[in-house]
Order: sequence, then structure tokens, then C-alpha cells
Amino acid sequence: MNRNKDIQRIRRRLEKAEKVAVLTGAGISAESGVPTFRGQDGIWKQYRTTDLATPRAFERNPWLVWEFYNWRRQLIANVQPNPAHYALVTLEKQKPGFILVTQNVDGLHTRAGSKNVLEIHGCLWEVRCTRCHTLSRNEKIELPDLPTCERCGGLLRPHVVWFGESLDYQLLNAAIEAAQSCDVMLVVGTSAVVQPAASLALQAKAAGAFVAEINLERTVHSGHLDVTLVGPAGKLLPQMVQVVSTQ
Ligand code: BV8
Ligand code: ZN
Repeated sequence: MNRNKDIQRIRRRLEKAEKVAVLTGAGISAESGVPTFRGQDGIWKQYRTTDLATPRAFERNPWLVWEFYNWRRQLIANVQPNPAHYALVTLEKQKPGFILVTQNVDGLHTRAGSKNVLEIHGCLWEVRCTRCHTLSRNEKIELPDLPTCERCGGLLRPHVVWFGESLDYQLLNAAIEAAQSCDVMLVVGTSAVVQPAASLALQAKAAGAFVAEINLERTVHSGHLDVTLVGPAGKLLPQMVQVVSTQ
């Protein structure tokens, strides 16, 4: 089927849907200038995220891991949400049962104006004390080499889910509930590699939802979903929500 037909098909499904869920990954922020994890630009210096976003890496070398996160905080503080983020804000306004599940920790969905967002991998702008576990928002760009807790002096860490760490079960349960109860799920800009996030698309499909994938390339999930629209989210998403009439 050609691209326009697919866009029409998704638009019609969105029009009729009561409950819309969206799952996003790093690809939705790519057009804002945020490098993805597994694309050609997915490397920071000579490291891969999977080398650095682990408790072990932080234990062994907290300076290096904080340098990595400070580099990302610096970069993300200087970018803007792109039309793909804003298209989801429009969609949320049109669909009361809308829920946005994101793997991204860049906070760009919230910055764009999305309200009902489940940040299942946490957020770069939050830090957690490794000793007293106090959680706080911290948008200071230049953090000291090793930031410490104001309350107890303990070492702070980014409040993100590292590889090998379990997700917050309340967030994960809410995401699973959204996947299992939505009529339509859009899966935007994720390589469907990281679990358990990636399984949400298949759970939605298994529960009877219409699931459409928007990605620059086909993924391991493409054969199992209803539509795979190949192209940039910043171009395709606005075309899907522009005429969704308010119910
Ligand atoms: C857990 C926060 C267990 C940190 C992230 C097999 C072997 C080894 C390990 C595992 C395994 N199977 C499962 C695991 C465990 C592991 C995992 O999945 N590993 C992967 C690498 C195989 N999972 C975990 O460890 C999870 N925890 O399983 O716990 C457990 C259970 C109980 C008790 C204890 C433990 C935790 C996973 C969370 C890791 N944290 N982020 C940080 O960001 O610093 S994951 C990280 O990857 C980001 O969140 C990112 O969003 C996410 C997923 O990547 P994508 O978003 O998909 O990004 P990617 O670059 O891969 O793809 C971008 C896509 O966009 C591409 O498809 C590209 O084509 C597309 N694109 C690009 N530009 C555009 C576009 N699309 C549209 N438009 C564009 N313009
Ligand atoms: Zn503390």
C-alpha cells in the first residue's frame, strides 16, 4: 500500500478511536537533534549507552557516567521539541482517553505540552540520592563532577532506569494497562530492541488494538503490526492528526 493510503487508514482509525495510546522511543527526538542510541550517531565518544547506562558502570566510574549524562543534559537543554512532539500534544487534546508511554528520558514530550505521559525509563532532569533515595528535580546544566545530596551528602545519580534495573512497577503496570485497553496504538521511533518497553506494542496487538508503527526503517515488530509507515515522525505524525475532528 502506498504511504498516503496508509496515512488515511491511520487517520480514520484515530478518528474512530476512544482510547489512543502512543509508545515513543529515541527516534521521535531525532529531528530535534538528539542522537538516537543505535543509529550511526548512537555513540558518545567511543562508548555505547549500554556500556554506560548500567549500575556497574556507575559503581566503577561515576565520573565517566556523570560526564555522559551531563553531556546529554547540556545537549538536550539546547534543543526544542519538534513537530512530532507537538502532533501528539494535539492528539491528546482531541482524545480524552489518550496516554503517552515514552522510553525517552529527555523530557521533550512534557516540554512540548503533553500531559498524560508515562516516562517508563525515568527522566534526565531528575536526580536520586544513592544513600537516602531522596528524589529531586535538577535542571542545573553544569552539575559538579559528582553531585551530592543536600540532605545527607550522599552521591546523586540520574533518576533513569539503567540496563539490568527493573522499571518502576506502577509505571510499567500503567503502561501495560494502556496497551491492553487502547483501540489504537502508535509506535513511534523505537527500534523495538529494549525490553520490557518493546513488548507493549505486541501486547496492544494481542489485545485487539490497531497498531501502527512510524519509523525510518522497518523493525523486528513490523511484520506483527497493522501498518508500518516508513519516514520521519516529524513529517508523518502531523499529517495524521491534522484532521482528526474533536469528538
Ligand atoms: C530489565 C534510560 C530486568 C537510560 C534506557 C537480552 C540480553 C541482555 C539484556 C536483555 C536482553 N533482553 C532484555 C534485556 C534486558 C535489557 C534490554 O532490553 N537490553 C537490550 C539492549 C537487549 N532491559 C533492561 O535491562 C530493562 N530492565 O529488563 O530489568 C529486571 C527485572 C526484574 C528485576 C530486576 C531486573 C531496563 C531497560 C531500560 C534501559 N534504559 N534508557 C538512558 O537513556 O540513559 S533504554 C534506552 O533505549 C532509551 O530509553 C531508549 O529510548 C531505549 C530504547 O531505544 P530506542 O528508543 O528504540 O532508540 P534506538 O536508538 O534503539 O532506536 C531509534 C529508532 O528510531 C530506530 O528504529 C530508528 O530507525 C528510528 N528513528 C530515527 N530517527 C527517526 C526514527 N523514527 C522516526 N522518525 C525519525 N526521524
Ligand atoms: Zn541523600
